[in-house]
Amino acid sequence: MEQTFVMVKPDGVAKGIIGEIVSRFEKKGFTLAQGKVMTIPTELAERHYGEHRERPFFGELVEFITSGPVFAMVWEGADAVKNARALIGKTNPSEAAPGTIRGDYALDVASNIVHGSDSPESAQREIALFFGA
Ligand code: RTP
Ligand code: MG
Repeated sequence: MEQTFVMVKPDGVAKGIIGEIVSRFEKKGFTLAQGKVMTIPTELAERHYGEHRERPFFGELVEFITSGPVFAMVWEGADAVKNARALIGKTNPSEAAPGTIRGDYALDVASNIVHGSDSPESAQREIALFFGA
């Protein structure tokens, strides 16, 4: 069974929709393997989003993701990475279809409610970063 890393970002936690997001993954048929509330240290945020280090929005992205508590999770299921991103929707909520999490709960690309790993390799890297020993 594949695993993926999913995180309710600080805007999703502040909005009070952790339960709604968890519920969507449960109803889809995923199994929750791990979950915890945490505030991400800057160094971890910079490693997590390391692929975006040279992008103009990197500073803003790190500031945002460390701005308050997140809910980090590991979900298991068939094609978990791909199926989780389908539930989450496109990066820019303006382009995300209604019925997806970003399509239903976000308007702004900088605060788009939830993160999901973009490949099985990223998932293993991110699970190790957030839940490794
Ligand atoms: P995430 O990693 O957070 O799950 O999002 P994603 O895969 O859908 O998108 P990614 O390309 O990895 O971008 C990471 C986060 O950076 C912010 N972003 N801002 N201002 C911009 O043009 C821009 N582009 C991306 C978003 O918050 C995105 O989730
Ligand atoms: Mg990404």
